[in-house]
Amino acid sequence: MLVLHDPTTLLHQTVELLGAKLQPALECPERLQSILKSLESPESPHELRKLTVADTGTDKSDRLIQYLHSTHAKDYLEHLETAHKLWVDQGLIKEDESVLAECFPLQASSGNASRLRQPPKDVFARAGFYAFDMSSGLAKHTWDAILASANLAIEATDILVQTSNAAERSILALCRPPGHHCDTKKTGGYCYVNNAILAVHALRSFPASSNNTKIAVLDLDFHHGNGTQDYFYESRDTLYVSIHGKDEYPYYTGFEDETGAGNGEGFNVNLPLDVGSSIEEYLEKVDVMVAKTKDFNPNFLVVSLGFDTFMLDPLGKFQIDTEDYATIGKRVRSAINGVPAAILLEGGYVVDRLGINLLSFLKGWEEGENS
Ligand code: SP5
Ligand code: ZN
Repeated sequence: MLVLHDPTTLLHQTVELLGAKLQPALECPERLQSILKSLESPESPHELRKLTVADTGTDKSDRLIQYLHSTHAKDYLEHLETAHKLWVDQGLIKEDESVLAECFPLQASSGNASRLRQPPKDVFARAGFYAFDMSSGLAKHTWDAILASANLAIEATDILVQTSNAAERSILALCRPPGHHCDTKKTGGYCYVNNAILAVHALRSFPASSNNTKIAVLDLDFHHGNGTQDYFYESRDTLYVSIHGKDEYPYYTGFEDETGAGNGEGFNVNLPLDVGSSIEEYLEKVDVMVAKTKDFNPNFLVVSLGFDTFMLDPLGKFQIDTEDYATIGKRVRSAINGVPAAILLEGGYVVDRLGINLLSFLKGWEEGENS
């Protein structure tokens, strides 16, 4: 498989509040290093292609900014880009420290509804206005990595729509930071810009795409992709299907009765699965996921791929082992064979197993592709 990587994604490194402790974020550069090591090993049959925002040229970097502005709020993007420098300049943090939320907006009640939409003047308070949890710090290189990560997702879709090479019918973008938790104006769950939303947007914006291009987003991360669900909740051209830990983070979304609204009614499918579930139980959900996707008959797939479903994951609670990823990859791909697919990396926190888990998934996916 063609795998896209941008070394700039390695530069983002921050802290999070986890279990009442402030610690280096589990979403760390070593995750990607583990994956790169496996992809660079002589046994890997995959093509690893390095690219950076700068080498894609001015037209493409302008397009990246334009896509970001059509999917995320302008003031939010400005905050992501400038907050770290502002805090350093004001002497609030040192250069190697992170901006982190501390106070979140209250729920709307009579009288304060319009104020809740205005960013507060206080610098510390602003960090909370643009976040929904404390796991998405802004460090020195975070913005550069956000751009690099988003760009990989867009570049993957570009190749998919332009290629006639069957070997490029599936492309993996090594996105970091991940994207599926953030919405258009709030960071959360290590996410800043929603790469899956951008990939869908890019696929639709391609000149040859028709207005009714159908895109299915399959979310295989252990956590529900609340940001992605929210964005497409009223859309019937984008199907969102997710398998995730029941009653787990992000806690307030991912329920079965969230089926879409308005025109999008029936085009959002949540498949929560009990914590402690085995691979057999997981595969039953995969079968539902692929059946719904086949009924939808998409022109493209966007896969949010997380490895926090792994049995040893500190944030995941399923009983899934390395070889099971080949089964999952094959099960999904053999059922929805031939539909061009952009696969985007989301979570997965057992650093030293990420590379082999990914190789296992890709092996199964490619077997499914050719079956
Ligand atoms: C992209 C992705 O996988 N993001 C997931 C972020 C989840 N972060 C919060 C997990 C909350 C777990 N609380 C455990 C507390 C004591 N260990
Ligand atoms: Zn996750």
